[in-house]
Amino acid sequence: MNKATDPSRSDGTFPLGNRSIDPGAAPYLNVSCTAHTACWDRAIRSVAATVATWRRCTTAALGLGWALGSAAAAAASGPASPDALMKEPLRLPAGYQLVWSDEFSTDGLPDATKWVYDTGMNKQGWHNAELQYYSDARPENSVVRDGKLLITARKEDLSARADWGGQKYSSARLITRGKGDWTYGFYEIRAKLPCGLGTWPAIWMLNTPVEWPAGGEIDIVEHIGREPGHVFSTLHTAAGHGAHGTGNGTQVPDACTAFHDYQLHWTPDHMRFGIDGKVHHVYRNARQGTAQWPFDAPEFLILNIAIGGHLGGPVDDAIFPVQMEVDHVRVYQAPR
Ligand SMILES: [Ca+2]
Repeated sequence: MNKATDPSRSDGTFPLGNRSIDPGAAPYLNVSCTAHTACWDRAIRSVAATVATWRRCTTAALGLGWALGSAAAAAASGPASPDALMKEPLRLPAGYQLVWSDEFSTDGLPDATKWVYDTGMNKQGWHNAELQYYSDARPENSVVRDGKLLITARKEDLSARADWGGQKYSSARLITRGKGDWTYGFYEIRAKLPCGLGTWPAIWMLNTPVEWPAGGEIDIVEHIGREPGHVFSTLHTAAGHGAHGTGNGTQVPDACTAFHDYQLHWTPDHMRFGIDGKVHHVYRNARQGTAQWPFDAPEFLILNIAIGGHLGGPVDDAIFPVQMEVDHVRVYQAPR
């Protein structure tokens, strides 16, 4: 979203938590065969995730073992070429397990064991000259109802609040910082985005210490009201951030009237961004260092609607209230 939470609030008290290594990123299959010895690798024949669990060698199976090994390694590390990474449908990888989710099945305020209200910059104003005030535990701005999280932006005056910074609009920014963060994995957020001139909804991630841009920002999906139906995904790093972030978008004409699955598959090798299984952006680890790829450390999730600002642009006051509906947030990872 080209904006970080206030780095001054990085107090180091948040646990890293839930780190895991994605075996899908490396050709971890290493069948060691010697001359006159062949390998019969039952794990290869079953699933790549269980490779190396058991093997038995016979002379006759030597060639077959290596062939299957190569195929399993290729399948585990994903398609090799950028073109293939774009074309390969984006789906939950085999063997991945659900490690965190919110189905929003309990009406009321968002689950406090999973979500935190990020309100830290209300007084001084948020990044990018945005115009919203983010409220805390206020159903008018964030509530769970009928199986969905509803984040609502409104035109209203909350000047009675101690941290009010002169904003004319209210909204909510929910984060999992301190409750959940992850390195690698498959992320799926099913949502219906708000529209209207001046809206800027985002579903995104920031590195847990919030070292921006060095720590890296992953924008799974964003949309701005002045470009209806254009949804986009962006990476911000030390090598490229702000207007120089790396991303791509696609047209989803009914993004504001229908639910879609916004997806990210993050491995040590690459990130693939997709909608309903179709990839629109791939970002690869170029092995050039952390300036280009800081993404080997935990990031937490953020759901918000910003109003106006450098990217949101002019605001049409007639649009309010506007709402982002989130049906579920699911995080899957490869077994450790
Ligand atoms: Ca739901």
